[in-house]
Amino acid sequence: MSMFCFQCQETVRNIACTVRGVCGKTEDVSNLQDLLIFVSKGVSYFAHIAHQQNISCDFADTFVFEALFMTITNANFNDSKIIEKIKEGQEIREQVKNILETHAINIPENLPKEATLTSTSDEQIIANSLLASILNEQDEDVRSLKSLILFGVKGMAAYVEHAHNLGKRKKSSFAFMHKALSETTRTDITVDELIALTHECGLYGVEVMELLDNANTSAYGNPISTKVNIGVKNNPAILISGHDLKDMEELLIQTEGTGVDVYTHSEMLPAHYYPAFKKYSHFVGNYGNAWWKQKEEFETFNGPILFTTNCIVPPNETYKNRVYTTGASGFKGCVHIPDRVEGKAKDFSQIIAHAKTLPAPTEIESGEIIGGYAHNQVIQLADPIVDAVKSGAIRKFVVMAGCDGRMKSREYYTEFAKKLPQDVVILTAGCAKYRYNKLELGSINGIPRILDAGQCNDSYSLVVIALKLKEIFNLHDINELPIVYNIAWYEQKAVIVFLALLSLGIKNIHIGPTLPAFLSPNIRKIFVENFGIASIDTVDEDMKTLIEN
Ligand code: SF4
Ligand code: SF3
Repeated sequence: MSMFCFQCQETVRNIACTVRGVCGKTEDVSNLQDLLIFVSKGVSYFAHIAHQQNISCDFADTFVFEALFMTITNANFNDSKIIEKIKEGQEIREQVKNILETHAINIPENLPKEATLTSTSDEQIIANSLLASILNEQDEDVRSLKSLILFGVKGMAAYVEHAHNLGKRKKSSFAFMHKALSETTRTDITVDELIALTHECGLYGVEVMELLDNANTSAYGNPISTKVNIGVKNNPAILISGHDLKDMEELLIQTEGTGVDVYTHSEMLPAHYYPAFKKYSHFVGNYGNAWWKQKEEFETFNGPILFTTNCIVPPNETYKNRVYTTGASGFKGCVHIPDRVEGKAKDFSQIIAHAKTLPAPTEIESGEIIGGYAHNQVIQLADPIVDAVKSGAIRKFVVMAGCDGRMKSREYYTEFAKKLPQDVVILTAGCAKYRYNKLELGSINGIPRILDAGQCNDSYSLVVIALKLKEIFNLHDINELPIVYNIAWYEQKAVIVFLALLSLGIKNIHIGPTLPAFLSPNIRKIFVENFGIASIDTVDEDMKTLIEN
């Protein structure tokens, strides 16, 4: 075995990738990412003490969310960038430790190895990267829970970074992230302690999604119901993918009046729903589908593609020179657009100049899709929705949020959506929607049968909507609502969304297409028995369990 990674849904045989990632991650990158996590835990070990003592260490907070985000599935495949970050992490760890010493804070004598490992050269970093595997944790259940917490915190890191880019930070979220990472360095931690930490992770998941919702809506307004063009125009264009709305804004400003159009891809689609972006006439539509179809769709897009975050599929040579990355994303051989300096915008001039030299996109489909049903828009529609529920015109809502992926078994979600009775409404968020968002499912009393709240982080909106309905119907328990959950997961942001839903007391969530490989049999049993978690079955069986019951 030359690597070990089981963080995403597509892991080999639903056990682990041990030679090369299905995602394309090489063993070197995988092991370096393990070491970056290891070093980040060391930073968090001291930063946790600093937060407990109310000593500020903003730079360590920033380092940890940036480092974790780089290790999310399909975000960063560039070994040199990961090595740079490992070196930075070691320096930051020592700086936090020094700050504690200057404040005369007692530092425990028996430090975990995460807090001491130092590699000075690239060669040493590569050698040490083989020591940082989660497999060093012998107990299967402890390993499982430590992984679950780490992956949840990785998801939080992504959302925290987007909020930070919009000037919003929350100390309590950082304090929790450091605590969680620091706790996972303990060799004496029990399963019960880890389960409690998992629950806490979910609660902070809600907090960071709320923070990001607030950052996005205060900067760009509340999403509104919007029809998005999926055809093309005749101008050269840039395709922007990922989740970062600040990058979206700066790209729109810098492309305005240049003759270059901008299209969204995959998780960037919801940018069209924000009022602030509607004023740009060159912001013309969405091109393509979920992330995993990019190899075909980037060929025909013809213009450059900007990744602001995951999900990158290692590009074909035929279009690799058109792929640009920024922020936490990276791919060796692709141009990386540097971070903002001193409050200035990122410089997108190179990608814009490149776009001007290339032909307009080739049309692959036409028409429109509709979305923009985040909490504010849905709450404005509360009266007709409540009337439709009371009259029986809407029997149930099914939350089908989460991620898409390339496995054939995900055709389940298209079939499930198609077979839903006419009186059931889908609530969605995340790239999972591409499995059914182009189906003609019609509407109920003017309410579309697919209500798309936005990106995976906008699952927060679905929670706000559920809580609002609970209040309107005067219910004691969120599980009494006519809402069922059939969630598709792929990467670690879906893990934090899942933990957030559990922390709110939501039960009987179906997860697919498979349950996470990192849940050991015992831990899986705990989730099944305590929360009614189930994996998907056949469409017909799940229709009976979730809808007909
Ligand atoms: Fe395998 Fe997923 Fe890890 Fe990639 S991220 S190496 S596909 S488990
Ligand atoms: Fe999709 Fe990668 Fe998760 Fe943000 S873009 S939901 S998979």
